[in-house]
Parts: sequence; structure tokens; C-alpha cells
Amino acid sequence: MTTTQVVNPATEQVVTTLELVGADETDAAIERAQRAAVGWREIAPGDRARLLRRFAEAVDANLEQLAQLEVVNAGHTIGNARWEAGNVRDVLHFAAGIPERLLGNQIPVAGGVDITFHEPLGVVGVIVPWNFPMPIAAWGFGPALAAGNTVVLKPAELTPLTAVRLGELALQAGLPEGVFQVLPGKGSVVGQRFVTHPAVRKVVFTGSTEVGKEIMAGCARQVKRVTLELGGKSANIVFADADLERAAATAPYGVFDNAGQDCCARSRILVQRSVFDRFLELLEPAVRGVRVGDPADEATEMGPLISASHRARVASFIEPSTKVAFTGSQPDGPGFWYPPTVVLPDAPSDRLLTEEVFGPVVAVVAFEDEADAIRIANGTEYGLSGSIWTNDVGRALRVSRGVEAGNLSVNSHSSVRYWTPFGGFKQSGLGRELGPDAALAFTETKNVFIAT
Ligand code: TAP
Repeated sequence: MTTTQVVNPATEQVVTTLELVGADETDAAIERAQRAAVGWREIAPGDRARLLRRFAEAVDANLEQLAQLEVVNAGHTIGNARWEAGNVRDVLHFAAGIPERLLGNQIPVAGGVDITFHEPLGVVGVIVPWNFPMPIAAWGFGPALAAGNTVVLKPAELTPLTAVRLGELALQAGLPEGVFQVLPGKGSVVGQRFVTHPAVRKVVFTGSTEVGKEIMAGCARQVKRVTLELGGKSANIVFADADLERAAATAPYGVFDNAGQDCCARSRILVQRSVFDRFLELLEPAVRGVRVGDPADEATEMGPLISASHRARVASFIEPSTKVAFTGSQPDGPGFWYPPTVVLPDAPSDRLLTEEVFGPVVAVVAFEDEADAIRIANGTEYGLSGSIWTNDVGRALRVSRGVEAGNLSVNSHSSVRYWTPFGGFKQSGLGRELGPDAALAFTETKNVFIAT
């Protein structure tokens, strides 16, 4: 059996060694899930709801343990990790409201009655990246289970610990065996088997756009359903009429949260030319003030990057010719640290403006007017999130409608609420998670006509 060493990215110490699931065990788990699906879809809606509520309560009762695991495994700050475990609980409570509300239609027809049903798909495979191991897992398994599917879940190899614990909590809460299984393993083995095994009827993939395209192509062979949550290069657009002090004070947190390893990171700041210099003056102390350090310390605002190789990838974006405006701090000693870094690219083609760095690096550029801001914001293959800072409500709405992205916030940097839809335009993804319709992505609509 292959094993993997789980490393604490803040200390570089090995936390534990975990056995990885291979191809045969993946097949066995998928077959268990297929058998369990028969019973799970037949459970009375109220009982399925009750089991999901119990699962949510088990997560809540173990919230601190889950959060501490994420601090150690992913280097997330303890504040963020608590929010993430709480998000799993909330997604499950929200999902628990679904079984009794999965309403079909009754459509007027001649000669009979026409009704629709939202049927579960069967087995759903969820593939999770390392950047937000808990919430991203729950956004898939919560609504999928609620809609009557069984779930096999593959955490990222680097960050399996919280997912494994969630699998245990599901069983403790009373979910039947085989309904929710966590399979730590390699993407090329376990993840690929989700794509190729015919009993897996849908794959929910969150990760890089590159791997997402492969998953989509693989799923096409079986016309397998797919939801993709991929990369981003989101714009934080600051107009001259905005509250500049607040825009500058909050901009670091819109990009450096989770050390920039966030698909929604506002990694391009677009500033109206008339206030460009003033904005940079205000941004500098805000960036230098970001508290980078031990993620277990309650006061810490930014932890390390996930691994040495990821740090090397982030660092490779800063070339000798890169104009670095200023940087924040980073601790000495072991750990995969990288300081908050603000760069001023010269050309629109600079890869710091076009590629996802997935680290604490932000590029600041000037724009002339509203049309120019929208043009620059949309000048990327991605379209996940973004922010618009202005005190003109008409402009806020015009620009919100103009920017090609799935999740925008005005005068704030919020992207995610479990009861509002989340997902990307263009190459940032396909389909939506969360929100009122989350469960429908895990069903097929069936139309039945009954002659009277
Ligand atoms: P990836 O390398 O794409 O990995 C994501 C997951 O896919 C991991 O579990 C990985 O397994 C698995 N995987 C890799 N190759 C596979 C294959 N051929 N078949 C099936 N599964 C495979 O991404 P990452 O570097 O971990 O995560 C960072 C990326 O995720 C960024 O681009 C980021 O923007 C994106 N992301 C997007 C969102 C949303 S919501 N849009 C949210 C978070 C992250 P291993 O662990 O074994 O490699």
C-alpha cells in the first residue's frame, strides 16, 4: 500500500503518515456507494433531513478539533479554520432543508396530469483541492446527499485530514455505511477512477483549470455530468469616487487571505488614474500591517503557503525585471513563507496580470474611465469573482453587469455565502454550487404524463 506524509506547512514537520487508497479499493468503494444509493434514495425525506442535521451537529460538536487539524495540515489561520468548519456545519444544516423541499411541477396539459420529479443521479464523485479542504468538500457532498445521492470524496493528497474526520463524523451521526466515503489518494488514481467508472454519474471538481479541462474531456466519453470550479484572476476595481481609505485598508485582505491561495483572490487591483498614487500611498501601510506568522496564534492574519514546491512556483512569478512596489513581512525559520507582495506590471501581457499566481502577490494597474475598467477586468480567460469600489450606486450596478464574473461584491470583498450561488464565467468553471438551487445540480428532471 502507498502512503503519504502529511506535512505542517508552518513548521515543515511531518504530522502523520496516511495510507493512500488505490484503484481496486476505489472501485470497491464506488460499488459500495452504488449499493447504498438504493436505500438512501428511498429514505423518507424527513428522515434524510434528520440525518443531515445530526451530521451538522456532529461537525459543530467537533468544530474546534476540525479547525485545529486544518491549522496543522494546511497552515490556515485558526480564525479562518474555525470559519471553515462552521461553514461545513451551515452547509449541512442548509442541505437538511432540501429533502422536504425538492419540489417538482404540475404542468397544465390536455387529457391528463403532467408532473415532474427531481431524481437523484446515483453515485457522485467529489474531487477537492488543498486550498480550502473543508468548505469545498461540503459544497459538493452536502447538496448531493440531500438530493438522495451517495458520495465518494477524494481530498487533495496534501490535505486529507479534515476530510477523513468528516467521513468518521458522518458515520457517527448515523449516515448508513457507503453513503458518504472519503478516499484519500492520488488524483491520477482515485480522481481518474471517478471520471472513468461508469457507476459514478457526476463529478464535482474544484482545482486548476488545466486539470478541470482533462476531467471534462474524460467525462464527455460517458456524457457524465460535471461541475467545475476552476481558477481565477479577479479584479478589485477602485474608482476615484470611492472611500479610498477603506478600499486601500481592505484590499490586502481581498487578495492575501489564505496567503492568496484562494480562487476568489482579487489579484489585480485596478485603480482610476486620478487617484492611483494616493491609493498606493494608502495601500503600503495596509500591506506592511498584515500579520504574517504562526497560524495557531489568534492574532495572525496570514499563514504559510502549502508546500515548498508551491512556494517555488509563486516565487518564479517575480523576475529580476519585475517592478515590486513594496512587500509585507514574513517570519524567519522553517515554514513555506512568502511575504505579501505588491507589483506594478508595465505591460497588459505581463503574466502577473494574466496568470493565476495562487500566492500573496497582487498587481496594481491604472485605468482611465468606467469602460476602460470593464475592458481590463474582462481581459482574462477567467471570470470568478471581483470587487467594485465606488460611492455611485448607478456605476456600481453598471460595472457589476459589465464584468464577466460569477461573484461580485460592491464596497466589500465577500464572495461566499452558503445560501447564494457560487461559480465562474468563462474558464473559471461550469455550473454553480451553493445557493437555493444547489441540490438541483445533483438531480435529473423526470417528466411523467398520466392520462386521465
Ligand atoms: P489541481 O492540481 O487541479 O488538483 C485539484 C484536485 O484534483 C486534487 O485533489 C488532485 O489530486 C486532483 N487531480 C489532479 N489531477 C487529477 C486527474 N488527472 N484526475 C482527477 N483528479 C485529479 O489543483 P490544486 O493545485 O490542488 O488547487 C489549486 C487550483 O484550484 C487553483 O487553480 C484554484 O484557483 C483552484 N480552485 C478553484 C476554486 C473554485 S471554487 N473555483 C476553489 C479552490 C481552488 P492530488 O492532490 O493527488 O494532486
